[in-house]
Amino acid sequence: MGFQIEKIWMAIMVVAICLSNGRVEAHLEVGFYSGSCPTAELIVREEVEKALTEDQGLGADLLRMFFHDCFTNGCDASILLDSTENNTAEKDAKVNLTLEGFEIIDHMKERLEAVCKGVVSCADILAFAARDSVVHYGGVHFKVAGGRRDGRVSSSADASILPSSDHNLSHLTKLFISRGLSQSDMIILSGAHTVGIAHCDAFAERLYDVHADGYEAMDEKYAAHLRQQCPPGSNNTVVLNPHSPYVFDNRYYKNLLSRHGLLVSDRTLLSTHGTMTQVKRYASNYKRFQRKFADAMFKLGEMDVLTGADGEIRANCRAIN
Ligand code: HEM
Ligand SMILES: *[C@@H]1O[C@H](CO)[C@@H](O)[C@H](O)[C@H]1NC(C)=O
Ligand SMILES: *[C@@H]1O[C@H](CO)[C@@H](O)[C@H](O)[C@H]1NC(C)=O
Ligand SMILES: *[C@@H]1O[C@H](CO)[C@@H](O)[C@H](O)[C@H]1NC(C)=O
Ligand SMILES: CC(=O)N[C@H]1CO[C@H](CO)[C@@H](O)[C@@H]1O
Repeated sequence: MGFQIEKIWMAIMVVAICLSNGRVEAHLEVGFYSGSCPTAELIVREEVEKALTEDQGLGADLLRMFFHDCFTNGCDASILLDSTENNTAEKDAKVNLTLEGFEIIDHMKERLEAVCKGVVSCADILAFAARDSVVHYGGVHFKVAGGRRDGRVSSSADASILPSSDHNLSHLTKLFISRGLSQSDMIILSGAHTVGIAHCDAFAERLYDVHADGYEAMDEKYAAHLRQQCPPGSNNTVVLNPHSPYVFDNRYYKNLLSRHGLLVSDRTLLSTHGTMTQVKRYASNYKRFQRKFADAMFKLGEMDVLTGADGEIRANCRAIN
């Protein structure tokens, strides 16, 4: 009798653990393709290396694309879908006007279909490619689980949940929490802004009134430099991290502390004692930054994934089967 109750109690506990956070555990696995397509991760890595050797900026695109894909409605490659006659896809939402790098993914997919037809999902390709971009930039290698399946829906309306460059700390924190990520996850993932570019319109408005945002003001020399790069009405791009734009280092946090943070959403990470403490910790400890970034990418990569029999394995990443 006591034994029976114990068994029932155990069963309840198991269910409770699986449903903790209100989410069913994602069934992703490191080495997911080791049996079904052993060269999958290698092919992605080769293509990332090839593409980034030609144009180093593309890695930042891939990394950002992965974030946008996961943050909108889960890591399901919905960001890769093209719009159709009846549907405006995520990638054509205004916020996403600047995403590039779709061609590299197409190329990887073609090669993968040739060796393992219908096996490797576009969502996993994107997850591996984001990691390989970080590694290409000199970041520490980390493991990425596979097993995501591709979604069948992509809607430009979903992209409206993406954070914006002029959001303040509490607004950004709420957004991340609404997607199952913590403020600490946000602070470490923002470290991705140690690579890549931004268009003037993401920050230029503030340049002409540096004290207006109420956050730590920008270094005056840096602001002057940016005003030169971004005359009113211009459409240029500048690097997010002028000191080492394509090195995956912890320079982003050092820049914040020396008032060289580019976006309001970056500078706002200094606006409370708690967030500032984390920024200082990453600025002074490269190893901690790399380790925590890898952990947070793992968590980002598990967001609302489709697994098992859900979704599909697209034959072409731009269209549902
Ligand atoms: C915290 C909220 C975030 C905001 C408000 C934000 C906003 C932005 C903006 C406005 C740009 C410039 C885009 C352009 O003008 O072309 C950008 C670039 C970028 N973002 Fe974020 N971002 C955030 C978080 C993240 C996260 C979590 C990642 C990845 C883990 C990420 C990765 C990138 C990368 C790599 C670039 C450079 C893209 C390129 O060079 O093409 N961002 N972000
Ligand atoms: C768009 O919608 C129309 C009418 O509902 C339908 O006939 C057509 O096949 C749809 N096109 C696509 C590409 O889904
Ligand atoms: C942050 O932004 C939100 C929404 O735009 C606004 O309601 C709030 O007052 C702002 N908080 C601070 C501290 O500026
Ligand atoms: C910015 O540049 C892009 C590509 O060069 C162009 O399509 C777009 O119209 C430009 N936008 C503005 C506001 O000049
Ligand atoms: C509306 C729009 O221009 N969307 C773009 C999103 O990014 C991709 C890749 O650069 C473009 O092909 C889309 O046109």
